[in-house]
Amino acid sequence: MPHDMTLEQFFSRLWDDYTAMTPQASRIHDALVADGETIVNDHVAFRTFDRGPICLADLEPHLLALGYTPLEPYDFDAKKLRAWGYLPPREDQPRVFLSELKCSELSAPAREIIDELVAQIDPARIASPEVMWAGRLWEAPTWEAYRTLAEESEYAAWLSIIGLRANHFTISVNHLRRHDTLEKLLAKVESLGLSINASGGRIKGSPEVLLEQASTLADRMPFTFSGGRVEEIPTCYYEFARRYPDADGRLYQGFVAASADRIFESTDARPGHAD
Ligand code: OOG
Ligand code: NI
Repeated sequence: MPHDMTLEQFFSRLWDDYTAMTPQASRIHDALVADGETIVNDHVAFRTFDRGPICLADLEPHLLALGYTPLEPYDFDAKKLRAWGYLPPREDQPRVFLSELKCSELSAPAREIIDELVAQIDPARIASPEVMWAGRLWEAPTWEAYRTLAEESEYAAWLSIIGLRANHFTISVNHLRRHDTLEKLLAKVESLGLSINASGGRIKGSPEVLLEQASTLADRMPFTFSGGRVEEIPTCYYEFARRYPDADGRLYQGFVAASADRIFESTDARPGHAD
C-alpha cells in the first residue's frame, strides 16, 4: 500500500486529531515546553476490532509503507486483546503499539453490535493512511449498545464511539532534562490539576523489566448517542515512558504486557472499577 505521506506529515496530522480529542495533552505538552523541555514521542497507540476491513492485518500495511518493522506480538487474555509492537525507521520517530479486540471471544449480542458497526465501513477509506485518524467509520451506536459492549469489554465500548485514531501519544522521559524521572513528571502533570491512572500503581514496570510507564486518566467529553442521549465519555490519554538499557547496553525497545494491561484502563468509563 505505497503512499507519499512522510513520517512527519503522518504524525503531525495524527497529533492534530489527538489533541482535538485530548486537550489535556496540549496542556501537558505546552507546560513542559515552557519549562524548557524538548518533547520526543516514545510511541503512539491505536485500537481496532479484529474484523475486516479494519483488523490489525488490514491496517498494518500503512505502518509498513511508512518504514515500520514489526517487533513482537503481545497477548492480553483477560481483556480479549492481541497486539503488535513496531519499530520506526528512524530513532527520532515514535514506536507504534497496535492492538485489536478478539471479537469471537465476546457474547453473541456484543458480537452482533460490532458486526453492525463494521458492516457500515466503506472499504475505500482503508486505502489511505488517513484512516489511522478517521475516527468512527460508522454511525454512533445507541447508549444501550454502548453499555452492552462495556459490560464485556471497556475497549470495545470505547472503540465503538471513538473509532480509529491515536488513543495516546507517549512522552519519552529519557529525553526530558528537568523532569527526568516518572515521579517528577507525574508531580508536574498533577500540578496542572490532571489525574493519573492508578490501576496497578501509578508507575507500572521497573528498571528490572527495562521500562517504566505511567499515564493520565483519559479526557472526557459529551457524546451524543444514536437516539439523542448525551453522556460524558472518556476520550484519549497521555502516557509517559522511561526506557533502560539491557545487558548489552542497548535501550530496551519493546513493550511490557503486564504494564500495558493496566495502561489500557486509562480509558475506562469508571476508572478503578475494572476487573
Ligand atoms: C494501549 C495500552 C498499552 C503500552 O504502552 O503498553 C500501552 C491502549 O490503551 O490502547 O499503551
Ligand atoms: Ni502506550
